[in-house]
Amino acid sequence: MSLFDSRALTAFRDVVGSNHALETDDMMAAYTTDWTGRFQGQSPLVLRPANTSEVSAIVRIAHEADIPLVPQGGNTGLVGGSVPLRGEVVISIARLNQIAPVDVLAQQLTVGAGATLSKVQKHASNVGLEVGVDLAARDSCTIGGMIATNAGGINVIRYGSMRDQLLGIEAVLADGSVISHLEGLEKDNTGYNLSGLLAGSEGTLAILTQARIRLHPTPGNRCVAMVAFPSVADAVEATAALRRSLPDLHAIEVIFRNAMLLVSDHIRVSIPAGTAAEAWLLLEVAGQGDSTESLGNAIQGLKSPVIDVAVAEDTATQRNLWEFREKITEAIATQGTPHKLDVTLAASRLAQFVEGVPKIVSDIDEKATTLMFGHLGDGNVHVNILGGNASKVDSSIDIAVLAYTASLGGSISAEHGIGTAKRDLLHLNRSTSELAVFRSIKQALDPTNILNPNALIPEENL
Ligand code: FAD
Ligand code: 2HG
Ligand code: ZN
Repeated sequence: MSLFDSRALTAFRDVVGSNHALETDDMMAAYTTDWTGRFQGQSPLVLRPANTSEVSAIVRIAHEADIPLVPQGGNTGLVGGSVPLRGEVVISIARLNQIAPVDVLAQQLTVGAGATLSKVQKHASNVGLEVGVDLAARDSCTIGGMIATNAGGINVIRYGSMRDQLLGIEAVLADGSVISHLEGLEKDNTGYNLSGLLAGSEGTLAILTQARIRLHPTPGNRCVAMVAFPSVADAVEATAALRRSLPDLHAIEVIFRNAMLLVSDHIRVSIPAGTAAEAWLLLEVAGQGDSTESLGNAIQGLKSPVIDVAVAEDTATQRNLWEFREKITEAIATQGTPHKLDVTLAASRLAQFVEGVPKIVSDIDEKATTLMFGHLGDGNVHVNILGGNASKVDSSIDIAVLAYTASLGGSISAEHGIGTAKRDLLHLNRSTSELAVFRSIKQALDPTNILNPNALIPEENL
């Protein structure tokens, strides 16, 4: 039985039609629990609008009846921001998945916020272009969710994160009105950059319905290599050197020992290079020149000690090497419900951080396991904690690791966002004055706090 005005719930159903207003626990299950299984909520209703007008009508009703909404795309977010933890109505944007023809002259695309990344990638690749952001959840995550979280992924060192791909957005504001700026002009200094503001706003300021994104020419020749190092510090040193010597560097990812052992077991393939290593870099070079030669020369020129190297020139072997990196999240999920911490450190602090975290975790819970991997070119480490006594709700390990991150000058959210998981720790990175600005922006755009009210912005007394 919902606490909300039953006339408003009926009005919601009338907007989307009964086939797209889901009400049974069975039908809503995929929308009320997050990808990790750690965040489980409940909702009176999941609404699946077909277009911007239906989104607008829903938000207008919610605004008038004071009903909180949680916008949802592919529900692959990892910080509990996409699920209704306090009984909110879910508004799924997945059906707004239309993709316009690529504007080849401008190298741009207008796309519905519900289109999945892999569909957009395929569409762009038909005309020799690629999307600047790529990540392993590509078959499920949506363009709207990626903008709302300012997703990063594996190519940030080359193209930047999702905010950097944006030329404009269409969005529904908290009173149901629609803003639209989709002309795609590369130079457009006509006041506040609203696309930039909505990128990373995690559904708290508006609901994204369309976006105009930049595309990039698909680089011709690719080479992938896995390089094994005896220590974390050696991998960090090598990362800096490779970034300097390889202008066509497309990705520079890292897998630390525990994560490598687990993923190798999960995919049932032995470690391709240096079984005794502490850290493996996965490198991709993509450009017009001879990528194999430039990558080979750069690895040979490294001053850091290298244990072993595996090189992949053809697409199938490259995919096999990438499996070691891309299957880690799935491998961890087979072991239980992880606590996921996604942090960035300055290059000078990375080795200290990676070596310090396991002790911080084991001091709190000696049975817990720490697994680390990430996007080393950006200083982004994914810390996953499994097992031990850590229950789904106990956050003591999260707090300790994130406080350690902040004490080293790092960010407690590199790319996944704050969601509900980290909002009470936002003060570790953001001053009281900054949080006051956040609240002013929220108050201006969503004065009655109906858009994802429990995500991102800390409660007033924190
Ligand atoms: P959801 O999970 O549905 O929502 C995420 C947030 O955005 C929520 O706060 C939600 O309210 C809001 N939101 C969603 N749609 C809209 C909309 N239309 N308007 C307004 N707000 C909206 N993330 C990375 O950054 N880099 C990675 O490399 C990466 N790899 C991943 C790999 C795996 C296997 C998995 C499971 C996740 C990974 N993620 C990664 C996390 C996740 O995929 C991204 O955060 C992604 O951007 C979320 O998109 P989504 O459509 O699933 O959004
Ligand atoms: C990745 O880079 C994702 O693979 C997921 O951001 C990270 O599972 C995680 O912790
Ligand atoms: Zn990541």
